[in-house]
Amino acid sequence: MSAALKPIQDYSLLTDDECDVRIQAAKKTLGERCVILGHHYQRNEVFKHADVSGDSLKLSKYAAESKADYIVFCGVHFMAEVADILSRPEQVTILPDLAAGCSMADMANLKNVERSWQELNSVLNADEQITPVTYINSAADLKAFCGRHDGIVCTSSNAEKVLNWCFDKREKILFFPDEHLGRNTGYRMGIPQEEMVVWDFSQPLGGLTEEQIKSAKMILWKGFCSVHQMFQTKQIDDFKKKHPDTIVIAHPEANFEVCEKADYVGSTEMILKTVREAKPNTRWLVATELNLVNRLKEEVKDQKKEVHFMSPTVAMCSTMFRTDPQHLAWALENLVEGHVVNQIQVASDDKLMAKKSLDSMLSLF
Ligand code: CIZ
Ligand code: SF4
Repeated sequence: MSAALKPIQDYSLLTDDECDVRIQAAKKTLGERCVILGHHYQRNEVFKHADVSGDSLKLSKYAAESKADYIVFCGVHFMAEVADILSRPEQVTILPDLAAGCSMADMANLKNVERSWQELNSVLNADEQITPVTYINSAADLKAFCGRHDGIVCTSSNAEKVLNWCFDKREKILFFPDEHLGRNTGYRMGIPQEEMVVWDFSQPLGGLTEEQIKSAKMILWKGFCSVHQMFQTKQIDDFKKKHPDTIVIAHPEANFEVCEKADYVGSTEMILKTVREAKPNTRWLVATELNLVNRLKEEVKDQKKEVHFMSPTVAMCSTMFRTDPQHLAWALENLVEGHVVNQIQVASDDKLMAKKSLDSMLSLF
């Protein structure tokens, strides 16, 4: 007979070192039945236990191809949902702390998006003229909305390809929830700023005139990442005054002005690859989450590359930070006892339609 479910309270007083020992022991017992995925933004104390690290898409794809029965996703809620959607039905996805959400993903919800779609329908024929695109940083029901409306999902590493696919089908895009990724990608594809309008869902007709909607190519949901909004052009200017040879690299969730000033703009995977492959004796100013930047700094310092974080203030993702060694130890030790805690299960009708929009994206590569 298996032991009773272990309550999280029993873990809250454990030190990180105590958790380390217990996590390692549980991993050993579970062996290949369990895979731990660590997103690039996870804190070191958790990241070091990951079997694989990567961006959300790479991790979910890995999970789906793995033999593991249990996928323990050290990341945030929407990522675990994607893993559940892409994995086999018998695989179980676990999010060690259910409070690990994403504030950007929460800026769009199904009710707001459906209301917006109806409003857009009062001005034009939305289903014939607009392709809805959701950034992977969104809830599964929004991915399902895209599936139902012949839309698609994108990530920060494939947004341009996805937008090209959309423009081959219809003339306009409704892009949610990140205004910045939408604008930065559209602009790099040659869409003029005036043809990209911001949809403020708290206002009737998104705060736009019918004329603005009719002439727009991209309608950008007014959402943003609280971490990436901290980066400002002044930080680049100040740093470059001291070190003019600095190479600037930014994530496309940063604002338009920062991305315009950057030498490179790209996803977390792209940022890591670019700096890793750069020549020695180069100096980098990086605009993305602090845990990733700090690890990269350590990794490349022996290659005589200097990595600096763009913001003078700490810009960690507070929801990514929720996953701590205590929650990881709790989830794993319960698995050892045969108890699944914090399983992420997308409702079956949403799953089908969300998979359709994810598969549309995956088929482009
Ligand atoms: O898709 C991801 O993992 C996120 C949130 C960002 C990125 O650029 O990888
Ligand atoms: Fe969401 Fe921003 Fe955190 Fe990424 S860094 S998970 S977009 S809040």
